[in-house]
Amino acid sequence: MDKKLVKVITYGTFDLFHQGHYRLLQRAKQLGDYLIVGITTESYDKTRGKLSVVDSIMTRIENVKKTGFADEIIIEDSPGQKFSDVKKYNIDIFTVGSDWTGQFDYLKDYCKVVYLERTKDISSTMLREKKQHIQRIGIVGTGRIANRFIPEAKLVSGVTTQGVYNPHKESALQFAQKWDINAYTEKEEFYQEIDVVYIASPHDTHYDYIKEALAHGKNVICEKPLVLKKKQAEEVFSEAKEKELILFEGIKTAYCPGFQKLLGIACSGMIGAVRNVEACFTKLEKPGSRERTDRLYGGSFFELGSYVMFPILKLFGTEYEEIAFDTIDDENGLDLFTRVSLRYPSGVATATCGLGVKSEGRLLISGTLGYIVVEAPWWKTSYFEVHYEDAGRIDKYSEIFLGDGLRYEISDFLALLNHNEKNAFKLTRGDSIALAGIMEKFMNEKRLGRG
Ligand code: C2G
Repeated sequence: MDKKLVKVITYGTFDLFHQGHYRLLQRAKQLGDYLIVGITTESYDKTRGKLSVVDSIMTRIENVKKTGFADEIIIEDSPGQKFSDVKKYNIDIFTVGSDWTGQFDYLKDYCKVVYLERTKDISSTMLREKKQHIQRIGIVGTGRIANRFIPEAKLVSGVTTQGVYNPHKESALQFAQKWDINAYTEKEEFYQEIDVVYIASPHDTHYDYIKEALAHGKNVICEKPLVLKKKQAEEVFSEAKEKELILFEGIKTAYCPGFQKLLGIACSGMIGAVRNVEACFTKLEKPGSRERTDRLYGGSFFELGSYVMFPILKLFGTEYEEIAFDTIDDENGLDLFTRVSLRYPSGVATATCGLGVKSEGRLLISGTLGYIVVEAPWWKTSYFEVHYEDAGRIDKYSEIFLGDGLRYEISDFLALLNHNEKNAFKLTRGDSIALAGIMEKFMNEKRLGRG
């Protein structure tokens, strides 16, 4: 009589293939006669928060193949897939390591679920950390964004937040105590103990801090707006290039997976040729806030302009033909609301932002065949729709966006640092220089120009 073939399935990323993976596959194979191994795609790993996978999917497949344990290899690309695979492949046993104990019990109605004991003292994370020096980040500034940065950086393997610098001792100490990191008030000591500087200080201090960090041989992540003058942007980028250091502007939208998906669709021709972009971001701030009282560097455009200009530069480029600013000013001369109108050879664009006027913050991209619409908070893109002439047809897209989203930015920075240039297109030097140029124009026309 024919004995029924016992089919086993297991899944994993199998990054930097190690003994723990080998032993898992060996024991999985021993559970039955036929072993199917599901290997995760990069995009699936991103959605489940694994942001630092080193090996390509081809390498990871090769490594599993080499063990000789897998009778069949499949690709795992979505969270619901295990459930359908078990039925599709007629699986008898589902197995994974004991770090997942209990999490796949929902499959018990369909097959046996076995958690194999995880091999101790070895993991891909440990190997990644050994392979690459852990980048020690030093933060400059102790404001809101610096507070958001730390928990996000904890989720990216390969970096650690070493400490914070603030010339005001009290602020530095308070912040350091809150996050259990070092406080520095002496610059030289700060620079000696870090590899990367994250600049989250007021806008007008960015230029000096960037120059100083580069002079100390440090790579830099700088909050937007990088600097407020085109020449300064060109200068700091050329200094970074000369020293072979990375200078990276932190506009988190640029690195969020949903925004990348949206750009892909906008540029694919699905909505025809892009002819109009409208981006709006408003955030009400109290009259006494720094954003509404800093006479030189406050106001809505310096605060939010990078976000609203960014999709326009990505879709139409940096070579606009005309640019005009319209503002509604507060009594102190700071812009409560700003509208920027741009004309390009192939279309028009409007960027709107406000600190004292609330508006419907959305992003609209109109093309010759249809339009893309993303409601607020589009700058943390997680859902958008594509509409066409036929009002009955709407294509809906969702993408993961976890936490404050800075993890995507930090992980892309790390990829650049590890000489993996594949993400450099998301926010280029050219984009950052153009943004600085637009900030400068705004300053000249709306601040200085007023006399
Ligand atoms: N593993 C192990 N011992 C280690 C490390 C890993 O037994 N020291 C096991 C894991 O438990 C898992 C397999 O090796 O069963 C692959 O591990 P990873 O590559 O880390 O993949 P993982 O994120 O656990 O993916 O859909 C994906 C799966 O749910 C599991």
